[in-house]
Amino acid sequence: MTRFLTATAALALSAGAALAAGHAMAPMVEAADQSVSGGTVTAASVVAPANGWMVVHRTDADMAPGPVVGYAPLREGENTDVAAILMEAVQPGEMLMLMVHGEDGGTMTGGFEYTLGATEDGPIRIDGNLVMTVITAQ
Ligand SMILES: [Cu+2]
Repeated sequence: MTRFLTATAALALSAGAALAAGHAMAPMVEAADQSVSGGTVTAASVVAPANGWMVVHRTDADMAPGPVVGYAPLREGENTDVAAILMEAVQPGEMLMLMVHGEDGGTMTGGFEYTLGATEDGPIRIDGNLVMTVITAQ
């Protein structure tokens, strides 16, 4: 689908710490509707403000993030062809939300510690908004 952040939001970020680090690209997730019958879901491009995670939530037409069904590590900056292994089967027509999470909090670096609603390795927010896109499994 499309980039989540609007140009306005990206401009509002320009004074923020993420860009002060020298990475001019605004955080975003870019992914298309796709078959997930192979057991993975892939984002063509993810920009992360710091090392973290691309988290795959179930979602539906209400667009609220639901249970986590996969995750993949992200490096600070641009990541291309990011694939997460799905922890349970996702059927055609079901919707998935691919979201950028951080690596803050919790007890270990490099281990994914988030569970729904937790703050450990929780979602990043830019200008109050989650950084995510929603796809439909084909
Ligand atoms: Cu999330």
